[in-house]
Amino acid sequence: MLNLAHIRSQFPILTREIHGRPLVYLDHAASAQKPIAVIEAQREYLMHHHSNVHRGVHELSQLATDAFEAAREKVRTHIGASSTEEIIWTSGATDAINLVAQSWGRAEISPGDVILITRMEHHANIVPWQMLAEEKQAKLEVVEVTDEGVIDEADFQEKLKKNPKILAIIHVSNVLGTVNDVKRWTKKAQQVGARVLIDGSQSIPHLAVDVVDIGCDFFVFSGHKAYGPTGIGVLYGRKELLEKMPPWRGGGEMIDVVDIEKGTSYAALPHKFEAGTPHISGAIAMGVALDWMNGTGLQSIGDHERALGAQARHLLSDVEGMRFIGEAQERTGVVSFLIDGLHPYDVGTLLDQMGIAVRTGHHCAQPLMARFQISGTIRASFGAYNTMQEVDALAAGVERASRMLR
Ligand code: C6P
Repeated sequence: MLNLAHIRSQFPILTREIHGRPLVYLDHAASAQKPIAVIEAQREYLMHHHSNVHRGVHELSQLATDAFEAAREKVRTHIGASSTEEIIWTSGATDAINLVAQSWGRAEISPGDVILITRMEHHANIVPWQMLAEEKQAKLEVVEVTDEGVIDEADFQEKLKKNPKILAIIHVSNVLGTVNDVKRWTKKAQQVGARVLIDGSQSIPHLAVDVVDIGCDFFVFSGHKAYGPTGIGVLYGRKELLEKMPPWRGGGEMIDVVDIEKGTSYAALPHKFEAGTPHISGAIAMGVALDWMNGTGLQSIGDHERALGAQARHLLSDVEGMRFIGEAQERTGVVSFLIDGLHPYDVGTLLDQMGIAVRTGHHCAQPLMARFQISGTIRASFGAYNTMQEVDALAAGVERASRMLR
């Protein structure tokens, strides 16, 4: 059980008001609020320890480098990777997927090759592959999603017969909350020779992840959805693959020797993929965010959010014309819904006037919206700090908004 009063006291933003009403923040899936430990870690670093990393022999540079590399080690242990050489800092999940598409993809994808994604991907796990497919005259194939919002097993088997070179798949849907059995899909895809990239943006904040147990080749996520800062994220890649992949961005930090005449040789992993000055304070604070999640208890966080989601669905189902999108057995707490005859934006705007922050729209998953023949949903998503009282406020707010709009 989470101690909610204690947890909430660690999130300064939760005491503020919006339009004169107490903030009810139900948009964790877009970005998590930050505990004091994370805010302070960045402040402390910038106040007392800031310098560039891997650059100088002076004391501050050493301190900054040690803290930066210690954060990498925290990420490694958190996701069960074998070595810090397999942990690349990126600016976020989007950046990490683009890195794989541009480095691995440009080297490995040839005309006619198949790249396999699913209908429930976020645009971040669609567009980089579309761009690659266009450049390489490869084919983008899509595994369909059932009415319940789960991956269509039969279609998946069919698409595997096309021998894809890579499967890029979302771990937890940001719209449906569906938790995909990525270990099983990884095994099946690898049996036909595919590499597997998992978009863990919505799993890392809610579930324990072990990349070795899953067996995937790449795993990506952003720090800001997991209580960390914006502008920092991670690419995990199996060392054997990363070693063969060419660098993507060139510049300082990622080189061994630069010679105008003879050309440039590159740094060893993980630095080969980290051109330029990184987001040092972000990486350090992200390490602290992982500590915070582990200290709070990932299992308890996940259980709490699922209970909030279940209660939200229970209360919201009393609202006339309610339709939920996403009925998978295995789900996180996120709740996506529509109300017959009402536009999600109108409902979202009225909720905002009541101090309730939800996300409305296509959630950067337009192909999934097209699958359900809708333009968007209203989405409530939860974090460790949300309460049952906030769920009550949501249900009452939606009821009121729908009465006002009818
Ligand atoms: N989803 C949401 O409200 P970045 O922007 O790189 O930090 O994360 C992109 C991303 C990738 N994959 C998934 C599954 C995601 O949910 C997101 C971000 C937010 O659902 C903003 S669109």
